[in-house]
Amino acid sequence: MKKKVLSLLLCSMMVMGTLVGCGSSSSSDGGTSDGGSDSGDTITVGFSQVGAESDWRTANTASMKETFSEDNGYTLIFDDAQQKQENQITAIRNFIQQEVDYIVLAPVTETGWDTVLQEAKDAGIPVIIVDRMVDVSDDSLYTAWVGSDFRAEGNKACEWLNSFAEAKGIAASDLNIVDIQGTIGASAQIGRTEGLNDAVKKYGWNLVAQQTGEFTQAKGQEVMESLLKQNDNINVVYCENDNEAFGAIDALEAAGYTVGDDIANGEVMVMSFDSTNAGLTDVLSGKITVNTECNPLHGPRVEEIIKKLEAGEDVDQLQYVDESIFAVDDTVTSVEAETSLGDTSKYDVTVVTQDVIDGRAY
Ligand code: GYE
Repeated sequence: MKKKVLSLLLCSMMVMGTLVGCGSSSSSDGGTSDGGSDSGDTITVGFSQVGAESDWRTANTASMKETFSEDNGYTLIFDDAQQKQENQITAIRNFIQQEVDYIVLAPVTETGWDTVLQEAKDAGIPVIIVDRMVDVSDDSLYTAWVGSDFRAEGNKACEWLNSFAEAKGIAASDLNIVDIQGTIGASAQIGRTEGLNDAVKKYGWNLVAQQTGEFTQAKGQEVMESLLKQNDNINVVYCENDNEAFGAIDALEAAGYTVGDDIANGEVMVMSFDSTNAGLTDVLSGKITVNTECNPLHGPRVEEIIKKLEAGEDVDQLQYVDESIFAVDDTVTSVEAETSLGDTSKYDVTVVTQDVIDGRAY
């Protein structure tokens, strides 16, 4: 394989005997079961996954495992970092030692990758970033990124809220919003939080509190419980993923609130991101009012990049996935929102029905 050859060339260019790992004979000493990158037609992929914090993540892991299966010609070395960057750095170093053909990284946060990605580059192993982005000083440290436009997601959700409030005759200053943020420093958090912060300024909404729920149901519930103890005027909960929304809904209901879109009559509106099956089921029942899609099915997208690289073709370095927005009803039929690329796109709002949920893969 090209990268293998490149890697060996780089190794042979190093001063003899100084580079531990380059000389090791095969991936068989690195724990892979079937010889990995040494077998002629098998491509070895080391995938460092963030963790298993959400339904989105579960769907993402399943997509990667289904795609990079032995039947499809791959040896996948999967590492679950349990939401810790240091575990991801260790995993990447192990992949380098194992001389994988490709490193795929779903980074927990954006910063802190320069050193280890330089090590991968020095070893001649292409790195593909998936889902969240990395913020590195040298863009040549990764070959390609594929994921969502998180900033556009935040903008879409907020444009929806603004149009909804206008349609219902709710004054901007009467929207008392709490933001249960994702993992701080993750692109998904940064984009969704920035979208809200900008809309708060633009429309004059009241941002009551902003606190991380770490993209988990348990933390989402805990944060909502504490916010309800400190504030009695909350009427919109902006949850940065579905699992936080599930936790927030539990906390709201346990505290005696009714979740729903009838803000004028005391209901608390829950907004969410991801649009997983469970998230859309809560839209169907009215517990979540609006859910902005974030597509986790990246396995085939990463594979397409690898296939192109194998064929010696160029790949676009940044690849954004198209995404939609779902709501409980058609109060707002479409939104116009700015993307990260600076253009404005129109997105039709899909009203959730059981057929919509049944027709989706995650
Ligand atoms: O929204 C959340 C997950 O990075 C897009 O991570 C991903 C986010 C997703 O934990 O549910």
